[in-house]
Amino acid sequence: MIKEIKVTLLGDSGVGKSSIVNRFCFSKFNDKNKVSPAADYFSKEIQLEGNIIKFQMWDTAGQEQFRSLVPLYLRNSQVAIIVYDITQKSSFIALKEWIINLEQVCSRNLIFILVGNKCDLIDQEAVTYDEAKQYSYQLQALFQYTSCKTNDGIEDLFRIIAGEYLKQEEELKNQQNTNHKQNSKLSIEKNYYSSCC
Ligand SMILES: Nc1nc2c(ncn2[C@@H]2O[C@H](COP(=O)(O)OP(=O)(O)OP(=O)(O)O)[C@@H](O)[C@H]2O)c(=O)[nH]1
Ligand SMILES: [Mg+2]
Repeated sequence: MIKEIKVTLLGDSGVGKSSIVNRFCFSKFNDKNKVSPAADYFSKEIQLEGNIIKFQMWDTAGQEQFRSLVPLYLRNSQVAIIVYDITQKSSFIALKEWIINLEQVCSRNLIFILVGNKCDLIDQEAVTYDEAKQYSYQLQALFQYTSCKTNDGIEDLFRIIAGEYLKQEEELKNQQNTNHKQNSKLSIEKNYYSSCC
């Protein structure tokens, strides 16, 4: 059975959102800067633990004039990938604003992953790995370093997301089973008492 996961990528302009999607879907990297219009849709399937996972991705535009549109994509998403550029401190600081956006429209079950992109430029690092990792703990978010240029961490990023999705699905199923058992027990007890008194 195919499991469909709706994903929105967000973050400042130039952090590499479109490059992540391009690398993941088409195994390509383009050095040239091409600003995205509003949002682009992509999809790709992977296999994990015997499941076919189909990612349905909205690559949103980071430019100021398109920001009001981002909540529309987030509202229907099960996953938010928030990207910053490890060489641009401002893109890391801006995460707070993006997260406010997120909290206003998303469900509590949202899978939320922070991505430090351009890790091939580690010598120009403006935000340390530890600082970003700690921030992701505070947010209870997953965390991943990627490079679209070298392909480091890209496949892992989507495997981590798929793994988390399957884990959540399993937990939800167990929770529903427990609730069902409790409800059945209550109804048996209710019938017993109403028939004996
Ligand atoms: N060195 C390096 N450059 C990267 C990497 N990822 C993206 N870039 C470059 O960064 C620039 C911006 O990348 P985009 O993917 O267009 O950024 P974006 O986040 O989609 O930007 P908007 O569409 O404006 O929101 C491009 O010139 C890319 O080639 C990376 O991992 N390493
Ligand atoms: Mg883009």
